[in-house]
Amino acid sequence: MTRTIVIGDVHGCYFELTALLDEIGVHWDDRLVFVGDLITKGPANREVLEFVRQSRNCESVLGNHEYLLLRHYRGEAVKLEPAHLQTIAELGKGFGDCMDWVSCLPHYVDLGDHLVVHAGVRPGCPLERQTVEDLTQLRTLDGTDPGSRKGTPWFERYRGDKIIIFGHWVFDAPLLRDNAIGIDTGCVYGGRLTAVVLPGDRLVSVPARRAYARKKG
Ligand SMILES: [Mn+2]
Repeated sequence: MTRTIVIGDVHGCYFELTALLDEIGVHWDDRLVFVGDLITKGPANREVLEFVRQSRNCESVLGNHEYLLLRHYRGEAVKLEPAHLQTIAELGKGFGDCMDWVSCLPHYVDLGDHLVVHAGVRPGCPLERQTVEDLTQLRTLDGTDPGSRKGTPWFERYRGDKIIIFGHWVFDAPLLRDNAIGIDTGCVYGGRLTAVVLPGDRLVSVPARRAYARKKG
């Protein structure tokens, strides 16, 4: 049976990605969907991008870090952190080509019963009216800044039919609710890289070899 495997924020952790795919026993006809933030902060951004771009069964939604790099590439005055400059340097001459690829990434992938987004969905708002900031940065609902951590998490108010599978928000263990599954378990910070295997919502994870970045806040 064809499976769909949704994979949390990789952030350049190529070693852990291959360990996770081994652990799952990924087959050529499995469909792999990444929640975005494939790159930045980790040790092997180029390898992760090459893997996702070259594998026919891989696709990814846009993460906030790809989006920030894309805006920089387009000439917008965004504030880059050292991790972004490092990724740009690592990708070198291939950076532009990577950003052309990133510019084509979908903001969500609809799997029928499940919907994959990077960060979240604004409750009560139709999918076509969700902004790119909502889908790539949303955490809580009360602030004006979509990336704010103060107030009510979006998934506490979300009542939609589809189960949202998301990354972005780092949890010690996967967040499991009736209609939302959070799978960023902070691999790049020394946590774990987690996937959901569909059908069945089975969670599989592998530990990070080490911490590659320090978590903010
Ligand atoms: Mn992330």
